[in-house]
Amino acid sequence: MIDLRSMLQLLLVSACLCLGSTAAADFPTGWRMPLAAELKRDLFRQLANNPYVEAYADFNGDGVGDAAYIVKSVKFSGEALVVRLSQGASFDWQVLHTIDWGTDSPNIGVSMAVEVAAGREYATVCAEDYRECPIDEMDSLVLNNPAIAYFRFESARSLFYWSDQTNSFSRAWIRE
Ligand SMILES: [Ca+2]
Repeated sequence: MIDLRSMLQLLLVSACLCLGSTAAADFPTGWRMPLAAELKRDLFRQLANNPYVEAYADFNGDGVGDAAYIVKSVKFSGEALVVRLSQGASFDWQVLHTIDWGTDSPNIGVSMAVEVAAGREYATVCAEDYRECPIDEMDSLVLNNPAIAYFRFESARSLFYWSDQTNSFSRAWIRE
């Protein structure tokens, strides 16, 4: 007789295996999905019961769904935020941010997290302290599309949001 907890664990493992096998095949060369063992090192992911390594929304507002992932490098000790972005009828991979821990730190798990930021307006850190603020950044950010929230738990949170003017992602640090 299988109890509820075992059943939930089984479903979770199945979901992770499915996710890993389907997504990994599509990743750009040099990147892979984080392993379950790498994600387990972070208490916040366990407590939230969420690996925070994928986010799905239409980030560039063209009516086609996109996907953002936290991925691990297969070439160096590091990780990245990558996005599979719709471009007309096809998709492009973009590497939005990379962390390289160096050869002295070969066993780092996964430091960053990702989720969809679906809000319409966010106050940036510029509203709180202009000294932390790039000269061309605004006090508030009004978004037309969902953004990619990229963060480390209990630390600063930034958004990658699509700009129709530059036809690319911009980054802003926001207040919690
Ligand atoms: Ca899209």
